[in-house]
Amino acid sequence: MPDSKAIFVATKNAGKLHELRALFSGSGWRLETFGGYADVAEGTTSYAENAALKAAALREQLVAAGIAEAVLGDDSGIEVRALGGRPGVRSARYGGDGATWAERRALLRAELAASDSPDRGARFVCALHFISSDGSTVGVERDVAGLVADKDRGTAGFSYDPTFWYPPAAKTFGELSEEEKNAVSHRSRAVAALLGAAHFRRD
Ligand code: ITT
Repeated sequence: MPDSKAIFVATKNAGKLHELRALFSGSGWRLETFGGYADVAEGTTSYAENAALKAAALREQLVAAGIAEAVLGDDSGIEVRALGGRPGVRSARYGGDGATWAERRALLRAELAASDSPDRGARFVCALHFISSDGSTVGVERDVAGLVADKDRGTAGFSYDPTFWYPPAAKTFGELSEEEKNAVSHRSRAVAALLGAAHFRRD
């Protein structure tokens, strides 16, 4: 394989970064982080907009540091149908800043129970926004459907994974191995779409 080229990822989320690195392995790209990456204030409108905001902010910060490389932003979330799609773009902040992930997952189940809806349908969504070193952009968005589990099951993955029941595997994402999650997840589908985009270029 020719020398890999760098993509700097605009994230402070270690779980995301870990998954993205695995999903890009063998693609010819190597994923890097920038120590000085200053998080952006995210909007509440769309994943695509937030992913673009993150990528543009990192690109600006890299240029200021004299680095002209490609960048990638990931904005994602979990949407619960009976809650009108919440927490959605606010998933990372659901339950307040001080809440633990176990508390956020429990709160989500409690809210669903309080809604009295029999519908446990949910989906994970991932938007990716890529900016090449010459400034051209590619945006993709993909999802994966599932259900809110009755309780936390498994400890793999991160954040909402233990409470996201994936019917085809009859397990939560928290019970899947890394490879199993990466074969079906919203993020893996978005990465596949990005890598397959006709105008996604490596040079
Ligand atoms: P960065 O903005 O620094 O990338 P973040 O965690 O704030 O990190 P987002 O604003 O995109 O990222 O929030 C996404 C949230 O959605 C994330 O914190 C999780 O709570 C949830 N999420 C997204 N993908 C997930 C996955 O694969 N498994 C579990 N939870 C996920």
